[in-house]
Amino acid sequence: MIAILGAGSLGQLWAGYLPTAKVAFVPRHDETAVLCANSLSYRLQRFDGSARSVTVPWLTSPAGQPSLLLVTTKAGDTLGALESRLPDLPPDTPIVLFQNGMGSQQAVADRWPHRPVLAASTTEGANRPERGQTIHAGKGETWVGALTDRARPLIAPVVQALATSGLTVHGETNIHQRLWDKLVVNAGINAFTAILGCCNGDILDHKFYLQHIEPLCVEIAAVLKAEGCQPLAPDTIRERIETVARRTAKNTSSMLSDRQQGRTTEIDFINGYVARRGQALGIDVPVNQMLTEQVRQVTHASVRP
Ligand code: NAD
Ligand code: KPL
Repeated sequence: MIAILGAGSLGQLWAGYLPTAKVAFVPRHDETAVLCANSLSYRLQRFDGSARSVTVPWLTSPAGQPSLLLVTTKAGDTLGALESRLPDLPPDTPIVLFQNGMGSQQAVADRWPHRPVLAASTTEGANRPERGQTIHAGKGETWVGALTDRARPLIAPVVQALATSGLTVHGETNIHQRLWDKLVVNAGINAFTAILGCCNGDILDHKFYLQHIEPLCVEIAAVLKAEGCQPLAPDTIRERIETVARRTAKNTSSMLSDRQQGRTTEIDFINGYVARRGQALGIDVPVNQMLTEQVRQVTHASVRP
């Protein structure tokens, strides 16, 4: 059985595509005793337009030990969620982290270096426009790679287990590079959309974006190089950012959506992560710092009553 910690948009997407009899959601630690139903039901609109009702049991009994744990909490919740849940899990159960950005995955691998910890980078897109409804809004692909030594031989079986969903899943030998590749694009789109309050394509003509994108790409290129990643010229980084912004022009980014719903954003794991790595490596990162600060400010403003 595959257990999923984080019964939100991405968790419901995987639960809805994986064979139904083989998945369960792990409740929050503080919810275990107070769940009023023993399953979660919702309607999943698949990418091909078809819709199906999905019912996923909550994993309340330690007897139902999973063969695999997918972690689909937000980056900022992940370490805490695992701190309270991992004591119940056998030490050899593979754990797959689906968080965007970077920093949360490393924190988990550092905290449990002897467990098989893997990271997934996915371009699948899911959202929940209303309670009880989950939409598979973007068909993408998922790459899975090892973060700890014990996870290395498990990449292939984990890919095989996830592929039973029918979604496209690949093994990845350099998951850090894959996570950085996605982070670079998110670092050039998400904060701008959240600050400007516009969809992805609309940042491209905005004065604030045009003023900061070039120095932002210079900062990211310097950090990538110092991190030992595949070096990218600032112009190439900008091209990647703008290709995705055009391809997803009408999208509300995850960060703007978090801002609109008064939720904590993942800025600390995107531009905030680049800023922290830059500072640690002696690289000036004023634009990443400014974007991180501005997102924190507007997010704070959006949750005020
Ligand atoms: P979400 O907010 O819809 O879901 C997160 C879920 O985690 C929520 O249901 C929340 O209640 C639950 N949660 C929070 N703390 C918990 C805890 N301590 N224990 C158990 N559950 C807890 O977010 P999402 O859109 O599903 O995104 C999850 C992660 O996946 C993020 O890092 C996001 O960047 C990444 N991601 C999402 C998508 C997508 O399309 N939604 C795509 C790629 C990556
Ligand atoms: O990953 C995304 C996000 O919103 O987090 C992009 C690529 C910007 C698409 O909206």
